Amino acid sequence: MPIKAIPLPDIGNFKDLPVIEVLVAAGDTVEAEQSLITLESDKATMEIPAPFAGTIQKVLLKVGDTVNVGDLMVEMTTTSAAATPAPKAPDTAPAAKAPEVAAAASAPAPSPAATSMPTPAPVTPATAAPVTLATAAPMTAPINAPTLGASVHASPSVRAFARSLGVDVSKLGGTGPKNRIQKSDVTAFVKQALSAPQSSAPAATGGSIPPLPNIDFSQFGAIETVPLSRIQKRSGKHLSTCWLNIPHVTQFDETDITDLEAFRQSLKARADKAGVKLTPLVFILKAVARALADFPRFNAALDAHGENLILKKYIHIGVAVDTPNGLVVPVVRDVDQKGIFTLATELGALSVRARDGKLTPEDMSGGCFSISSLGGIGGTQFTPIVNGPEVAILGVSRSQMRPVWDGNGFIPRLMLPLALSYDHRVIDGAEGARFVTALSRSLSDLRELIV
Ligand code: CAO
Repeated sequence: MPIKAIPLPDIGNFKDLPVIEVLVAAGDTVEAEQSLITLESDKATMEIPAPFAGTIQKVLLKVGDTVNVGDLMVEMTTTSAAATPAPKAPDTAPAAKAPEVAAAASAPAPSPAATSMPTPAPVTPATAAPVTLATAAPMTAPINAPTLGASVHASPSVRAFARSLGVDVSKLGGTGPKNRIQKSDVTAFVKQALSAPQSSAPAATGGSIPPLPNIDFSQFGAIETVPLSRIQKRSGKHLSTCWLNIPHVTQFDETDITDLEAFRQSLKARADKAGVKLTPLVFILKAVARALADFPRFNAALDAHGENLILKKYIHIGVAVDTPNGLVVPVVRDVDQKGIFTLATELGALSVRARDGKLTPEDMSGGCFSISSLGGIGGTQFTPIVNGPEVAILGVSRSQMRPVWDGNGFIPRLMLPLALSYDHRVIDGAEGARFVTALSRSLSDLRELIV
């Protein structure tokens, strides 16, 4: 099989370009158009491709050499019939793809000095250049522009290598000549990233989130370090995951629960007799169940790929319970099918088990929607975090007697603040407002629940 010397093809009006990378070695098999060397001009780096498929026999350049059009780069044998040049190519070479091959066939036997020796005749005319840049960056455009910043120097192959590993070369320091980024800089960066301590943010979305600064607070005054409880660590991780993954919107409202409260008070004796605590939350559970039935997208979850919505045909509602060890969310099942005394009994039992640390995993699974009520404590509003993969959560604050304009004058009404946070990928703003409005209507007039 004939050995061909491959000269540097016409790459435009450049002289004495330094070789910054030699991408092949003797014995390598290369495809046509596979890069052989990388050159660098003032403005760009470019890879020079093999004119045909074959095997490298000898590399005639080394990093640091300077080259000009026609200088020999490598010797190679070809396996491709298409690459076989016409016998008289050097003298009659047409100005197209063939010339480089023809040049190879007729090039003189290379010598170590070949890199600085202009090759005689078989140089492709300037107009025949395109093939030489098939895999290289356009010479006229700075290779770093527009996204990477003008100061980044890296060859296309190093950039491709970095890209394949998800590394942004603009974040690297180069150890090569003129601070050029080498392949070894990319691997060193990846090694360091892998061995660095993980931030507390979840891997799925938090890889690029910078950690909070680690400060020694004792320099400012006395401190005490208290370990987080097991529940706090787990719920903290879950809350971070939800916060980072779910685009939240919170819709606020205030609903008039004056009549609800009167009804609740009227049931108090019966509730006491039954041994249950009938708080506003029980009525809210019932009204939310109705709203979930009327707005099925709120009773749903996105599938793992975020491409389908899984609509649930059951209504299980989680209720956030504050315990000495942290926040837990036991689930009240089939809320739509139960009366308020049953719901009050179940909620009471779940709260006791939660505070005693006796909830089972089953008690805390299967929720469709969550309610976080701080009404027993106080506050006017807060923005709850969606308990993913659920798509919405209702925050309830403490009701207050307020003067409300009824068209003729101000009248005292008991107003309950509501805050609905939802996953904006699933629920749009209008739907969020409709859900809250419907919920508010039911709470203001419980007869709505039987309509
Ligand atoms: N407005 C005014 N008063 C309210 C109210 C509201 N929205 N909600 C409850 N109350 C009253 C109750 O009626 C009760 O008063 P009475 O004893 O006079 O009837 C009192 O506040 C205490 O209620 P409660 O908190 O014991 O009962 P609940 O059914 O409202 O709540 C539970 C039960 C388990 C949800 C609650 O005890 C709890 O743990 N809340 C905290 C939840 C939490 O931490 N959420 C934050 C999550 S995000 O970090």
